[in-house]
Amino acid sequence: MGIVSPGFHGRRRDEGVVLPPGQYLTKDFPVLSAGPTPRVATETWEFTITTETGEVHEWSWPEFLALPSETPAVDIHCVTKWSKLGTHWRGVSLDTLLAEVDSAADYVLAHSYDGYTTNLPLEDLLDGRAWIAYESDGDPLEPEHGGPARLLVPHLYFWKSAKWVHDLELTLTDEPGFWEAGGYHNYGDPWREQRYQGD
Ligand SMILES: Nc1nc2c(c(=O)[nH]1)N[C@H]1C(S)=C(S)[C@@H](COP(=O)(O)O)O[C@H]1N2
Ligand SMILES: [Mo]
Repeated sequence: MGIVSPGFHGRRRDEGVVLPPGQYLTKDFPVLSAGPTPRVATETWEFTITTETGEVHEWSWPEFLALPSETPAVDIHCVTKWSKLGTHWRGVSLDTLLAEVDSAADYVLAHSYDGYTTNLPLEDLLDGRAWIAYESDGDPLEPEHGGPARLLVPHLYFWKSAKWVHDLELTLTDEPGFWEAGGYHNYGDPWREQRYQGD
């Protein structure tokens, strides 16, 4: 008999799932923030999308809640190697938010209330792949997890899902965000294990 790795067997077969390379399953929901949790009141909350020509689209909290919402159930993958399957959210699709936005931009720099930024191609926010989420498991999104609202882009490593998101800046050129400027991969596809620059 050959050598059997219990870790490999347990993760891959007992759960009946295949995870992106190097990831393990977790049942709890770890909190990962670069700094302290900003307390953002919904009374003053605003979300904006700014185009490359300077056109500003803005939503207050009541305006945002009045938009049609979706309830995606998605797998999330953190670059620190935990993955969580079938997480439940409510949010507004970026397809909905970008429908009225006229832009020739190819890139997005997301800015958060804590000063965090992350960049991604605009097309990765389209076609039912990204939301501004404001509920998790049926409850208002907790401040630690990015409440009142966070970006949710589950097909990329979770650092791209900016918590406490405040605005999306649409740009013609790609500008690295906080972790991307610090050596993380510019795109961050977990299935291609794009953790760091050069991966
Ligand atoms: N604004 C902001 N968004 C952020 C972060 C952050 O520090 N600030 N951390 C990122 C990282 S590295 C991860 S893994 C996820 C963690 O989300 P969670 O704390 O809800 O698990 O949020 C991402 N979004
Ligand atoms: Mo992360």
